[in-house]
Amino acid sequence: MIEYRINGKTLRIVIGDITEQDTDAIVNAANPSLMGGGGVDGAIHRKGGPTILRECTEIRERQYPRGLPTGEAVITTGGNLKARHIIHTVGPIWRGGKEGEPQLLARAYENSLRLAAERGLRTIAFPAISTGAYGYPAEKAAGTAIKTTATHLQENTAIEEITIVTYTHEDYRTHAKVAEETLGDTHRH
Ligand code: AR6
Repeated sequence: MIEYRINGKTLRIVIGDITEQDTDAIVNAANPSLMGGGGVDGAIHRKGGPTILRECTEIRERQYPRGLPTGEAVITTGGNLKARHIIHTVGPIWRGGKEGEPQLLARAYENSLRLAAERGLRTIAFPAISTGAYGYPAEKAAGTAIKTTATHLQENTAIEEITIVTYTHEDYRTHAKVAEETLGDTHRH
């Protein structure tokens, strides 16, 4: 585990399973349908139970009949998970990097953080959005994840602790390297 202190708050990088995080919110790497899928999305719905899908269905009907646009975020309860809430966001599909992918990925992180902060949530855990089925190169995505989360912690919002949950040792090492390049040793704990 690596921890950075930023503006009196914590940015942490761990290896683990997003569905096991005991935080106010975990973020789901969803798709526009909000009806589940593989990877993180599949694991969250499988372990979290049917309440989450019911809430997603209501959100679709009420707010997003045509699906959740890439970069946007919505919130449900955590169902049977330890996390109290789930923030569902849609990262971009990697198409070579010239179709606005970096901006869309940044928006997925920013909108998730903003929504959590608006609800007064203090702790939030992210998976490496877009780096699985959506094919976003791990190192580039890690740069965006670390920059957007660190920038949010510089602001004065409710969020006090952000955890980036990597799934493999390789992804952990990539995030650790990018964090050191981006944030330096100064804030490291
Ligand atoms: N905990 C933490 N990280 C995980 C876990 C887990 N339990 N499982 C996988 N990862 P992905 P995407 C890592 O594919 O690329 C779904 O079908 C994984 O190794 O879950 O945004 C949705 O419905 C990878 O590094 O999300 C969408 O259709 C990262 O989480 C689509 O996939 C993200 O992989 C979204 O694709």
